[in-house]
Amino acid sequence: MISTTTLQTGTGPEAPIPAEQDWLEHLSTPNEGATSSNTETEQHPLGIRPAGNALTSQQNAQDGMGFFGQLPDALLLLLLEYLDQSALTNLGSTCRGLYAFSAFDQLWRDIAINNMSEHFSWRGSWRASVMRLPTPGPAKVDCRYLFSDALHRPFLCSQVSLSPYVSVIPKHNEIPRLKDLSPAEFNDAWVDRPFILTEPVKSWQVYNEWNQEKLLAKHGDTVFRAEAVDWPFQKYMAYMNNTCDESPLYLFDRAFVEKMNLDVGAQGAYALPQAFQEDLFTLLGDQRPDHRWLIIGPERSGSTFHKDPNATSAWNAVIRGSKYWIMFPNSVLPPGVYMSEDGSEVTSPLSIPEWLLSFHAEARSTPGCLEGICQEGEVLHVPSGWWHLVVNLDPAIAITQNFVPRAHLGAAVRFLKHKANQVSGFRDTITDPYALFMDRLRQAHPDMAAAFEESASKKRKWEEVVHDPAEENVKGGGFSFGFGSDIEEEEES
Ligand SMILES: O=C(O)CCC(=O)C(=O)O
Ligand SMILES: [Fe+2]
Repeated sequence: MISTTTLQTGTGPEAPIPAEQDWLEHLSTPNEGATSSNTETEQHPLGIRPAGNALTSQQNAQDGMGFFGQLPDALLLLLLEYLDQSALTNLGSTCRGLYAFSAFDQLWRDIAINNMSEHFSWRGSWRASVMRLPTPGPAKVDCRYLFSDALHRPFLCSQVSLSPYVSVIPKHNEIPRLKDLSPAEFNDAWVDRPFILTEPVKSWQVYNEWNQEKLLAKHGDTVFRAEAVDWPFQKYMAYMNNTCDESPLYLFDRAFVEKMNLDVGAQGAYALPQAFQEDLFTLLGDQRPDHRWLIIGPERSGSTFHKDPNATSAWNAVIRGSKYWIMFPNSVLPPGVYMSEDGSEVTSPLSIPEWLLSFHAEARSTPGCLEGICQEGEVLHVPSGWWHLVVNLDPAIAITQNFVPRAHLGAAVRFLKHKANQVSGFRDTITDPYALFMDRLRQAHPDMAAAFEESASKKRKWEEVVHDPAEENVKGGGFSFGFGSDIEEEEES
């Protein structure tokens, strides 16, 4: 913990001002000297400007920050992450610049989440909620001479309009849209391709009944998981409908069926679309890994680039709202995404808006890119191994489910066998998911199990030379047990 009593501030023209009121000013005065980059969007509530503006300014609030003013702004924020509520507040009362840094809401989000209690109530910002302030915004301190990308960029990202990114999708990038598919049509031609089905969800009970108000009335006290917090739905709804977070907390609950007492099936709350009914992980019964989630989030919430767990495929049905999807086949690493050699670590810019601002244009012109908007009442197919980034264009409610069609059985089994350290979603009591699954497969489908084991033990020199495992998910073609990639098998033997 950093002690604020040893601070040496006030070496510059903006010496620290002891009482906060002395330097509270109204920011309604025109922001002279602002460049076009911050007049195009709404002004930062404290007037903070991007770092480049310092080059033409006679004044700089960092001069008043003493030692702290000499640190790169990103490093300073990193240090501030070690402060608790009172240290951060004290530091913020020393000068304008440090007030701006100390009011950065992501610092308060960490404090709130690390100290979450049932008494926490949402007040429009994390800082206001932790400090129980009557209004969400920071005090009106004039920080127009503070030039900081680390503070300005998240604000810009939280304001950026999504529409230029999700509209005018080039024709050849469009995710195909179909009314519905039979299981045979799916297996024959679509199992490796993203697509949107426009019909099946429209008959679901949840589609015809669910909205925020009804969920609030029935499940206001039901506790759902939203990233690192477990909140009653009413608390999440208060947050979701009044947040400016750059990356809003996303409700993602794997136990919603049980918590909401839903009946899944033709006569129930929702039914699996017929195309996706075959799911070989059902052989695991209640020992299968987590496979279905309720997803709720405000506009701009979403999922950064990832592949779905355990080489499963997925469907994602939009009950309310709409989602923009951008997807790449297994063999194409999306621009701005970096992956460790074994695929266990994926790094990309932290927030979705940050990725959109920096990489969307390049992504759109990258071969293999597919994009589309899944509207209310539609369901999208994510084939095994495909990269995808998803952003909600309106407040959204969705249900997603992961499954293993027979064409991707090989990919899933190989994942369990060779990427044991990346396998996720199984209960801790299941120590060898591969052995468990093969056991079930041998009992239920001895032919499939034998085919896998045979292909695993054979040395296929030809395959070894020509087969690129990265291609396995973009190949079209019919049923092959999905055992195409034997390289990893041979490496192991
Ligand atoms: O709706 C979303 O945010 C996408 C969810 C997703 O990709 C997933 O559950 O794996
Ligand atoms: Fe996903």
